[in-house]
Amino acid sequence: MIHVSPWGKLRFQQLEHAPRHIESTLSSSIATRLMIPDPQLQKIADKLETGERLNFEDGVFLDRHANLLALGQMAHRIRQQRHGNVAYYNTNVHLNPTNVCVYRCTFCAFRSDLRAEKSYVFSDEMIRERVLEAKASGATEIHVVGGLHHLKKFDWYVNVVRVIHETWPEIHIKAWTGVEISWFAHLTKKPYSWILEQMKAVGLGSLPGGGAEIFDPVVRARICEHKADSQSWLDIHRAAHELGLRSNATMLYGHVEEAEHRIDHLLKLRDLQDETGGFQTFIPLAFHPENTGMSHISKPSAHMDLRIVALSRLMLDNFDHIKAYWIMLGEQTAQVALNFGADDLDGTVVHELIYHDAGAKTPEGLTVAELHRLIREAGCEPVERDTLYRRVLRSGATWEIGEPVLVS
Ligand code: V47
Repeated sequence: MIHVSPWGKLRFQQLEHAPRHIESTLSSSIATRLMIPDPQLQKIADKLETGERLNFEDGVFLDRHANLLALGQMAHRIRQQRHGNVAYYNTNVHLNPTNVCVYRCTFCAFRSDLRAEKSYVFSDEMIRERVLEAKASGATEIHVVGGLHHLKKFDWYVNVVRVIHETWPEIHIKAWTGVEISWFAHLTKKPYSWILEQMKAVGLGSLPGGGAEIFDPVVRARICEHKADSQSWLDIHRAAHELGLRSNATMLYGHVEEAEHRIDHLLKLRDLQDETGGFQTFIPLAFHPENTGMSHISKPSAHMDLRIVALSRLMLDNFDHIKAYWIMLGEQTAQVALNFGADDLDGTVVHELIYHDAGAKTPEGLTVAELHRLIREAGCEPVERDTLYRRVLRSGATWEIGEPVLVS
């Protein structure tokens, strides 16, 4: 049975902050004329203009051949139609409760063997301390992902969420990727819906988008053998959406995958979104090679990063948001991405470890003032959102949740 969630029919509503010229863009019937003329690209631009969906062949063509500026022009137009010149950010902290992991994904620099010197496990006291620090800094979200510890039972992971929630019930807990939920199902021999219900009962608010990597089984076998396969990842997100939990989706690019794998990945996400409407935002993740099993591969260029952001905006016509995750893109490229299809920068991101262990040179957290500067310089208006894309009405470290920025 296909379950249609209450979010299935989200519509664009004119934003308070959208500039006046957006209205004329929306009602304009003049087809986009590309800055770089190309007949094949113009056909795709015409499809976008009439609201026709791009197919697999269009995607592969764009990925392989489209000029970067033409891609950006098309993606930016769609981003402007949906969000005006608004760019979203949030105030969040990360918590990676353990780095010990049974898996050995070749792209991961964060994981540790059980008895290695770098291994760690957070105690309840350390979790409470992190939550109280988040509270003092005015964070609205805690993002929780970690390793799959050889010796920890399902109850240990439930306890992480419970301790956070009991310490400060107001903070939104975005926790556990599809891969972790799959591991919990393996540990308990229970269905995904049962796992998610247990987590929801102790305070889980939504799922982050990690663990998707690249869905293609051949690529997956090369970069994260034995980990949850694409069908499990998609089934888990479907189960979450059916329980009323929103989630995000990611794609790890710039390693051994090709254009076909990226487009196949995006279309699988688009299909699930057609079915449930439960995804909020898509986050393309650039591979960081340092300290990983693929350290011989170069980090993706800014050119590739911007192409993938734009391509994602064009292919994922049923996703409201495309996030330029500044931690991995770098502040400069993330800022430019706001003009190449992205409408969100993620957040202040205090205590991020996964990318920094893999050589990210970005700072360990940005202030709100710095996020505002980046957004304004890109010609956009910063809007603080919570995890569920509702406006945050803030006075220093205290805040209230306002209206959704996009309403049905
Ligand atoms: O699944 C791990 C990626 C993901 C590396 O939902 C790496 O809002 C690049 O899910 N180079 C976890 N990528 C991070 C994640 C996330 C991040 C930001 C926002 C959200 C959200 C979710 O990080 C993993 C994997 O794809 N990753 N190691 C690396 N060396």
